Amino acid sequence: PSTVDADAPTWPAEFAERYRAAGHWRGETFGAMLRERAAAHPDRIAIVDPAGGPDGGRRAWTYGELDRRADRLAAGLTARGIGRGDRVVVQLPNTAEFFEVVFALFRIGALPVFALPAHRESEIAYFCSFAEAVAYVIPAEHGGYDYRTLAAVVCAKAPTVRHVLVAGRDAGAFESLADLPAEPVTLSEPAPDALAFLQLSGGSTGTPKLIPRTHDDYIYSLRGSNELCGVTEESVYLCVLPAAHNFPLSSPGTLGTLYAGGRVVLCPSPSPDTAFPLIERERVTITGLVPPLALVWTEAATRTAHDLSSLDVLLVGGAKFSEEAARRVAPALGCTLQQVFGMAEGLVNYTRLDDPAETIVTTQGRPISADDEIRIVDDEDQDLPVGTTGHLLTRGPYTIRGYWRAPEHNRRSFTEDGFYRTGDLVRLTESGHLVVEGRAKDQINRGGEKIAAEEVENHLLAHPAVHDANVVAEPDPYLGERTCAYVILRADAEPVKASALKAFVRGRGLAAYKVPDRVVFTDAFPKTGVGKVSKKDLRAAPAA
Ligand code: J2J
Repeated sequence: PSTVDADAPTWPAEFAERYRAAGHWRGETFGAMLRERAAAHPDRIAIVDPAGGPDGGRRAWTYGELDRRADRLAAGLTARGIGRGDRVVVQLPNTAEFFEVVFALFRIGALPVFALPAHRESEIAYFCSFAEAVAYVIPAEHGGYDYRTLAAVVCAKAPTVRHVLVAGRDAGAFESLADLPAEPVTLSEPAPDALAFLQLSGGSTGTPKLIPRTHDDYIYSLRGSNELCGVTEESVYLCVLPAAHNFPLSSPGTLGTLYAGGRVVLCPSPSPDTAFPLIERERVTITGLVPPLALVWTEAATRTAHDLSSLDVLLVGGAKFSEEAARRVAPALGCTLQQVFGMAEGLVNYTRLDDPAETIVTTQGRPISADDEIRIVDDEDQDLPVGTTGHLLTRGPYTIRGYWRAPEHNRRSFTEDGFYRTGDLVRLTESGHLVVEGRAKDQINRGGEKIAAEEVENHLLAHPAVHDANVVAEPDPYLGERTCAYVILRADAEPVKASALKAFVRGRGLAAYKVPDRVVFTDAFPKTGVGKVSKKDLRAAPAA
């Protein structure tokens, strides 16, 4: 039986012992990891923030400086009463402060909750309330948006939030990180099997779930990723996707690169106009992209004047990468393509750098660890023969055994013996590689951005004229999938336009990528044999 602590189920003792004996869990923590790297090579560059300097110019922090800054900020946060186990919602863009804040929290043993810059009051107020966050960390402004205004709304809705901390100057009514007290404090290192942070799930229900990751398990996934992606202290990783997302954080991502003693370069925008000059100037060796961006980069690379020859590896994942697009990557960018099929809950699969070219373009890789257990099953949880497409279940040394404070949901999302139900439909090739064939979960994968249908449906249902709503994916040539909302209006309601309904959803304060791309009015939804709405038939509905 698994040890179930109050907040999250963890691995049963016999599994924990096995993972330790195998050398997967080594008792390392993030705080100590940075301390060790800083002691070993204080003057090596850890983080380059191309626009983070006082005049908007390049800023580079060495390992020594990142370590000192994390200590100083940990002291300041401690002075504000933030302590071990406290939750802190962190919503920072790709700037050096992201790492300063996250490592300061790791040192304290407080848990960052990784929000994305695109989230708005609907998501942030929920994270703060559900996690009972004591603090919320924001930029003053980013991408033309004022996060201080958002913070004011969030504070009114989430009374546990005692501190809003602003990275940079112009904190307005709140406090700037730079103004926190700096008197040193002595902190003891958290236990390696303690939670390090809460990651967000892509979600398939009305409210996103929080994913509890430990130092031991996450650091193992970093070490495994580094080995498979060839990340060493010579590597320069360009962080293009939002830093808080699990892919750029850990596959092998910024944290993997810091673990290896390499250099992280933060990309302020994913466009080739920003990224290509940075690759040339900083001699970037590895980066990760979602498929729509990989398409744009591949296209742009064929006519760029920038020297991209330092790039060795391009990871592509987060959504299915089409075989045709995959074939174009290596010739256009002059690097090795590495497909990655991962999830914030744990399991990450990579094609190997030395896999045959056909395997790299036609599969989504295989698990990091020999101790990742994979089952492919039918609707009744019966194992299917190799080669048959079915539901992917997984269990292993860095896959969670349950979401944070969600016992009821956990009974559905995990089998009794602890396998996570990924919601992905996959098949296994003879070579042991996985091919993602589809999805059983009620989610839209909009170019790597995950949207829980139910969450958007709830926003639509809040409109007084809406009787019922169903949100499904429809094909999009660039994004792979986009969202389509099928809506039944109340018989007695004033007619509403699709554009007005979209504006209504946007006005509810949620991430822009969740606003339905298309709204279709209908009189009835197709039903299954037992009378439930058939999303499968809705998806197949002729484009109205
Ligand atoms: C098809 N679907 C994929 C792929 C993820 C590395 C890479 C990605 C994520 C991630 C991550 C896919 N082909 N190559 O955390 O560390 C879909 C699946 C999966 C879900 C997880 C990482 N790569 N997916 O995307 O938690 O449906 O993590 O279950 O955001 O994305 O989403 P997320």
